[in-house]
Amino acid sequence: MATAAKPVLYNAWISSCSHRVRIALNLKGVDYEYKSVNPRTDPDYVKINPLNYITALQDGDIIVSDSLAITLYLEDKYPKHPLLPKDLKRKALNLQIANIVCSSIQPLQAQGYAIIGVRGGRLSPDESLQVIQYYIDKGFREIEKILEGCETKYATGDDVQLGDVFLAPQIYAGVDYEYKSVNPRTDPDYEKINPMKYIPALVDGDIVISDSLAISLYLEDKYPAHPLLPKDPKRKALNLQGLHEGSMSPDESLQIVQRYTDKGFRAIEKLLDGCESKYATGDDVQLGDVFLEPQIHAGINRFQIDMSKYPILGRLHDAYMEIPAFQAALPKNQPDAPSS
Ligand SMILES: N[C@@H](CCC(=O)N[C@@H](CS)C(=O)NCC(=O)O)C(=O)O
Repeated sequence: MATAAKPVLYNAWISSCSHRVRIALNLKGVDYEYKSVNPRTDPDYVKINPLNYITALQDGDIIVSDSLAITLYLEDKYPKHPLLPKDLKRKALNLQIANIVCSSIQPLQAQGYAIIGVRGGRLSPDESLQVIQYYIDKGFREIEKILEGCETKYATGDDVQLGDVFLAPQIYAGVDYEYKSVNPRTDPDYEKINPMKYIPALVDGDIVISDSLAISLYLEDKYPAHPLLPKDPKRKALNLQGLHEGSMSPDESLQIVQRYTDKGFRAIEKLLDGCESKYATGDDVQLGDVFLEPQIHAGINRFQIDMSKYPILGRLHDAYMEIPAFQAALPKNQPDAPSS
């Protein structure tokens, strides 16, 4: 009897997105093939995930990318160790945690070093680290609030659930540090930490380092996750030169938004290649449509995206605009929208 082929996970050891899926696969006892990929150097990977991000799962003729989509796919396919509790409140908590990590921390934190690549060194390592830490701290504080009073072993109970699967890699990726607010002018003891009396300073065991660049380079050596300096000497030098360079102009920010929107829209166009149905995946409105329309709307109305480059998305947008529920949800139709 022929045995079904194992699912293949395209991933990378360091990637927190891959890490989440590996936890889910392991909990569910799925025997899978580990395929290490680097989207930047593997030209064929884009055929698996048109967005060229890791991670993606190939299960027979089904290919799913995006860690949340993959985890929900696994949840449906492999009933062992359910990751979403039946209880609605706990289920909602799990979905919130997963999505905060997936949408409100990781992609924003990734900006911290993506900008280095895009701008060829406009952010210094120190500034990048600050961007990363800002978004991790913001997300973690939100999750702390959501879990206030939590006394269970894991986030939402005494068994590991979806929230834990998404939390653990994010905690692993972030450097857990104690935040100590100081005012060098009024804090007499601070001089013992940094005789120059400048902030910041980092105390790590018996190592005390002051100067933000020195601290960043120390962190770069000690924590290999998310390297902030490229290996290539020229790009590395550019990054180091970029120190203290100013922030981006609105024009430059718009270019970055357009670049990522274009990347995403081109990938979705490829995913929907040959789509002749009324909506994205059939003749009834589904989850994909609910997520697509706001992005297309923002692209057209806020970020000057030329939709003629994406014929399928353009056609879907026209179809969405005929649906009263979509019309009613448009930003301009909301009570707090400014009157034009
Ligand atoms: N929402 C996606 C995000 C995917 C993503 O950002 N993947 C990162 C690794 S964790 C990546 O591919 N980075 C490589 C690059 O930007 O070239 C998911 O959860 O899978």
